Amino acid sequence: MSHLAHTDPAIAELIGAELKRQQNGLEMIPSENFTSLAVMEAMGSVLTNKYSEGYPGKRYYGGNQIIDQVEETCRTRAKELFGVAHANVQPYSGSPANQAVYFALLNPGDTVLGMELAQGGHLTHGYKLNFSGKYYHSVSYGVDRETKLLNYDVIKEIAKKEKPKLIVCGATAYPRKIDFSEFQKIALEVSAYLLADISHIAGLVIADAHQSPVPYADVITTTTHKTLRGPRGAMILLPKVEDRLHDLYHTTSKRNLAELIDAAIIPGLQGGPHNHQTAAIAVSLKEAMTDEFKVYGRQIVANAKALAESLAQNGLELVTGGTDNHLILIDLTDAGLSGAEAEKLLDEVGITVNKNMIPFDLRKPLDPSGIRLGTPALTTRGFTEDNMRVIGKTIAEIIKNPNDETNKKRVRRTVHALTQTHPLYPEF
Ligand code: DSN
Repeated sequence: MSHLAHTDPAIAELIGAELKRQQNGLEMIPSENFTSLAVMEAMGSVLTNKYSEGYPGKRYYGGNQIIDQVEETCRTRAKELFGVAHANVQPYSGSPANQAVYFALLNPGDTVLGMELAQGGHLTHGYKLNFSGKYYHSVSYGVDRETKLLNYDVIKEIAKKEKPKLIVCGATAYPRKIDFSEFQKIALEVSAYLLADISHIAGLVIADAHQSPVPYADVITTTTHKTLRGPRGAMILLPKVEDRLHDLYHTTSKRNLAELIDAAIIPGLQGGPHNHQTAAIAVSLKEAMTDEFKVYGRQIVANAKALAESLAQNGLELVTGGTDNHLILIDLTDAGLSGAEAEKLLDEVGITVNKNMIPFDLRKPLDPSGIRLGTPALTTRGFTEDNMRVIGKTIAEIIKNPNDETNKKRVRRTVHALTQTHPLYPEF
């Protein structure tokens, strides 16, 4: 990055420092990953220079012959990879993607049923301080108090009582599989649209390591930078273009679902698409079409299971007792320290996780009772089950001995050895 170093040494130095942090630490935040250099080259390309409001073949700016091909390539790959009828690849990120779905299908004040943030949902699934809770009538479901699992009978009862126009399924801190077919049954029974937000598990869906929502949901949103391992960004996918609830909810509009979604992105919410981002998403989708990616997606889950087993064997309590996907939620209630303390402690030894609410948490979001960790990024570095067992034991030792400086030194050496044997971006 010689030009950057010359023009802005301060920022160049910070980027260099962040590269070192990523290379020398164990990145275990389940929503983070490491893109390929090919993705980053597309992201840092001249495509950032171009305005292209509109869609391929229908732009408000000249000079878009090449950009049209970039976006069309990305859309075509998204449709092929997920097996859907329509893809909008312009959302700037996950929250704008969900916002666009609400904008397309709902009117202000309409009822939305989503998973409560504090129980594993997302801000945009109806949190009271988010647009989704302020402009819409938001009602929520959570997990069962005993099992900490989704209880579809209870969700159905809530849906029958509240009669939502949109049901949102998908989570950011739920370590088990989501049954989209059960959600579909509920949505059909109450005449609601079903939005599946698969941001966390998109890569697992591609790898057949999680049920696909395609046969069940009306609309699917996903970010592109988590298990899918692309650049930051998002997509809205439609299994079918026809709007099955058109007659019920859109009597004055003749537009199908694809037209409603596309119009919600522009002119509804966004201006010019980020073409460098679209190109980088296209590259990551090409990577996700390979057999190697399928192996990768399954290894994420195998690694998470090995890590969960090790954490539990070494005395830590896991919400639901383990995991079926890429993430694990540790309940620290009996460990004698808070989520914020555990996050800081692990940071000190080069292990990055994030503090997180656990279901029915009595503590507050900035200092909750849990930490959330996952395996997508380490799996990209080539870590396997044996490494996970070592890491699980190491994390447990740190949490159980927060003041043991000798142990911390030893763990730093373990982290160093693991990162050296699994190099990240060795080209730099
Ligand atoms: N911020 C993301 C996560 O970490 O799960 C969700 O958008």
